[in-house]
Amino acid sequence: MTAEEDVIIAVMGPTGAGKTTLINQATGGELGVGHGLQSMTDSIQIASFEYGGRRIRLIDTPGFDDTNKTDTDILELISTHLAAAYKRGHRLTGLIYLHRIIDNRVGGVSYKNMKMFHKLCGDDVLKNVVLCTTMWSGVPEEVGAQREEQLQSEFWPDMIRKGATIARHDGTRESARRIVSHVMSLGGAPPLLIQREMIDDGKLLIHTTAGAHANEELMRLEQLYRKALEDAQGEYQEALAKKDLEMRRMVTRERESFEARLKKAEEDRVTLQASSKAKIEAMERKIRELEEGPGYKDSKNGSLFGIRKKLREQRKRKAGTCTIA
Ligand SMILES: Nc1nc2c(ncn2[C@@H]2O[C@H](COP(=O)(O)OP(=O)(O)OP(=O)(O)O)[C@@H](O)[C@H]2O)c(=O)[nH]1
Ligand SMILES: [Mg+2]
Repeated sequence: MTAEEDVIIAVMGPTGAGKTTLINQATGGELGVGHGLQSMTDSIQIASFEYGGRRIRLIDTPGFDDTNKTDTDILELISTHLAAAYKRGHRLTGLIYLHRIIDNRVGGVSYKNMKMFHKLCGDDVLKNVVLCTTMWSGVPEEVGAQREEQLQSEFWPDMIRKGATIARHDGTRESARRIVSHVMSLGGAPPLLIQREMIDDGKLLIHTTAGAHANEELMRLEQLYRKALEDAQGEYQEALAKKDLEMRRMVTRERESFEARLKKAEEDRVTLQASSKAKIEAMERKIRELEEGPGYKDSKNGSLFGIRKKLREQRKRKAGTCTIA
């Protein structure tokens, strides 16, 4: 079976939504699952298994608002991978977007992830998207059903109208595989918007729909930080006038914190404006090396693929496990 014939499904959603857990349940694999407040998956990993006579590859992605990486880092990582895979001829079968039903309100992080997801996908691919809620064991059924209703009517109506379907994951292996089967039944997906924009149209990340959205958000933050710095400057002068040493120390710490955040936001905007060409080519090379390496096409159930680990293992003359980027 060639890589082109493989079923490839990307799993996305906020950190802690249960992406890696669902993938492990489906594949029987052992990708690292988070148990603290820290984000767990900060790279792209691929786990694969045989199902219904086909090789299924599930792509595990980090969520936006990761504790270790900025949103720009995550966007760059995901878009580079998607673009390089598209250039290599890998077509996604579909995408699973996860959301925790235990969350009693859709907060900023969840909303940001949903928005980014839609902007990365575009509209054409939505018929191959499953919006899936997780952690149903953590809420009474009727409470979960109410929240699901609210997601459908307030947060997902646009995606649903354009073809996305809804699913519940009950945390079992059967449920994980049922969701995978459902994605497979939807037929192959057209390219994602980010893939068309970056590869077919040769756009810089900042000029893509998702990149432009990220840029706007960074500009908004920069404005906030500049205003905070102005205020801090006023407070500093006040502290000087009052000869209040403690206040001066406090304001200085505050100022340093805002300066650092402003600097990071400015750097992130430079990242968005940079050409991704070299990075996409590097990622493409990694993907090719992985495909040509031992064990890629005939890996056992639950095996995990990621480029770095894979290359390490190849050096050790072993097939099996790795992490992309
Ligand atoms: N009760 C319950 N807990 C779950 C379920 N799925 C995941 N969890 C737990 O939720 C936590 C986060 O799960 P992960 O699979 O690491 O979430 P993730 O989306 O991969 O998170 P990141 O890698 O940080 O983006 C872990 O403690 C899991 O054990 C579920 O269906 N039910
Ligand atoms: Mg994870």
